[in-house]
Amino acid sequence: MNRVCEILNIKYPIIQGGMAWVATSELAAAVSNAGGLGIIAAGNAPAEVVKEEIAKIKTMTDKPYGVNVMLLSPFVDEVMEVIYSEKVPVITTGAGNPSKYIDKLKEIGTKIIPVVPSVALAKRMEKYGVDAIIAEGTEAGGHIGELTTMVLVPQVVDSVSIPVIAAGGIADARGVVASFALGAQGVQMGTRFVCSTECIAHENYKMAIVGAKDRDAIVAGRATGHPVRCLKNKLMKEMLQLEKEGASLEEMDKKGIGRLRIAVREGEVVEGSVMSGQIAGMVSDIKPCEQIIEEIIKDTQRVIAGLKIL
Ligand code: FMN
Repeated sequence: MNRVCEILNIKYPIIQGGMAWVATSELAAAVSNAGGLGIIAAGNAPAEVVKEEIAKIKTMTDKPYGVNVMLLSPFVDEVMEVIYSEKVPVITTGAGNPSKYIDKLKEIGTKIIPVVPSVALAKRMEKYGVDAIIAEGTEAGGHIGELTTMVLVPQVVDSVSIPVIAAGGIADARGVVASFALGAQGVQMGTRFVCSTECIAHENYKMAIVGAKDRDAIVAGRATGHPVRCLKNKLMKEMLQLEKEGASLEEMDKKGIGRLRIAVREGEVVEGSVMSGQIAGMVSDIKPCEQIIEEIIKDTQRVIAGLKIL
């Protein structure tokens, strides 16, 4: 049996990425019900909000689900208390060091899967005793590292003995087969699941992804060391201009504050931050999570059968 499915107690090794403002209990429940692992994103939300989302998902699915914890959130300690008390089956973590929470999480049986952009961080996380690693390439939407999925995944696979889940640039069976060829035992997808029927993101947000072409997801913030990938729009042009003028991280952050929320929740895709991966160019429809997952699973056999290398 696939190790990721075994560890997480799920049918298919397909994980829906935690996405601030986007990945609510509605999306997570739909993915979990379809046999993958749905994830609620805690982002910078206060603990009460995370608790409500967990209460909601428990009414929508009896399958395993996860919570994505932003370790730099001002509410992280309170959010972790909720995770403990609700015995959340899985957490994925971004931006920071989860080590101080690991003993307690293990005690209650929560699986811990950090998202990493480098071999060094993957190795450090394995030492802390995490259950698996998500290796996320720079193709991904949102906050990113530098290495591509193609380059990062096999190097992480070679460096750790826990299962590796590939993320960044995956939206169909070809991406899944490629990830497994690189040594991954699971995939995490973000952008593809934004364009699902169950995702609560505003229609304008979904349509911006559907309408995007191969080079439309660009990066701002490289100069400050905090790069973010979003679809090209007025806000991104202004961000890049600020960066060119040598703006500090604080200035860039100030400009970006609240922009993801207005894009996702209000459909403000001109002034808002339309976080999306490069794979947006290939996402051309909005469909139920079950269909997204079933089509991928069905197609993998065809893709594998079509491989003629010699
Ligand atoms: N990753 C996190 O760990 N925490 C987040 O809050 C988060 N927010 C995101 C918001 C959006 C709108 C998107 C598109 C991605 C976000 N990500 C976040 C990254 C995803 O969890 C996932 O790893 C990534 O989207 C995978 O790449 P893909 O978009 O090419 O599928």
